[in-house]
Amino acid sequence: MKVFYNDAHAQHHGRHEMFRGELVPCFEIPARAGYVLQELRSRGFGDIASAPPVPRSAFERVHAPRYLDFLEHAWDEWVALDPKNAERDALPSYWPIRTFRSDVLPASFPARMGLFSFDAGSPITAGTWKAASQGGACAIAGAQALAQGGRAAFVLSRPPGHHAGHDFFGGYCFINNAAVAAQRLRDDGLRKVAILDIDYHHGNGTQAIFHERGDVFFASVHGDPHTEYPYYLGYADERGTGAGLDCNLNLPLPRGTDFEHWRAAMGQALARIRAFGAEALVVSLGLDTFEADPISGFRLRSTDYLRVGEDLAAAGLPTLFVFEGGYAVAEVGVNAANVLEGFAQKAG
Ligand code: OKP
Ligand code: ZN
Repeated sequence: MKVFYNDAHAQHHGRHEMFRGELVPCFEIPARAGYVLQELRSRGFGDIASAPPVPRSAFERVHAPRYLDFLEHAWDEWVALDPKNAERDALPSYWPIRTFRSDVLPASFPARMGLFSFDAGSPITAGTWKAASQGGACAIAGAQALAQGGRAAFVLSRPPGHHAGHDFFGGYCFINNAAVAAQRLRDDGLRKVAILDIDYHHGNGTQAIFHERGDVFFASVHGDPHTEYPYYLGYADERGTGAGLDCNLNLPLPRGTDFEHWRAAMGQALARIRAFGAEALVVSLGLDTFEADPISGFRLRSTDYLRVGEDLAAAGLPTLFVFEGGYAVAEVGVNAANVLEGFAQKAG
């Protein structure tokens, strides 16, 4: 299996995120990708390469130009506010919630920071644009590997992407890698593409990007947003709108769900993807469904991930895996590699 490794990922290294009124160390750290890379190498797994940079137009297929402009220059603007800012991460403090305007682009950098985000847990650092845009380039390379007839590929990148929307960041995500890849598969001529999001957290950004579209099916198995982040999207009654009606499937599960019940939900999602007639599958691969994940609540064990890979292979579609969450850092490599190994063994 081809692996597209984002060799710029470590340039995004947030120090702190806001959590319950205080700044706490980030959960989404460079070591996460390091453990996955190390595990793939030690199993002799895959053909690991970096990806060529892509023009920004590749991201404009799913992201707003004014959002990309903001993101590309955010760090420089942050430091221009006060040279001492170079020593701290940029986090938003103001948001244009209901009744405020979002059509006007304020001159104030902190005001634009809030316009383009939805939480205070996703710091922008000096290398965020470099890391996130190179992650997007890996997603494009992964999509091209599939469009050229590959059975499967893995985008090994961070920061993750599935919470990032058309014009906002949040949930540690800046460029929506899965959405960029799905769109590239469409642009390369596939008629119908499905995205299956198995991260613990609902992929609100991906869902929103494709909500009105009938050509990209979005399915997600995740912690019930009544109690779990991102709280404001991911409910079972969100079915898509317009041409996208019934091209969106949310399967929220209660905190504490074990593998047997989780696996049945993933099976339901795969059945709907098959009925949709998808020609390729993009998997938002979060490993934060693991029992020891520090910020999540499902109960999957390391060996369960082999079965996850097998079930995904049995769907029989060209499959692009895109790395998302997973914060039990020491185990995330084994868990990710188990999915890919289970897939590769079943796919033959
Ligand atoms: C990103 B991904 C932790 C609170 C939760 C946001 C979680 C983002 C998860 N202190 N903060 O879906 O894995
Ligand atoms: Zn997650």
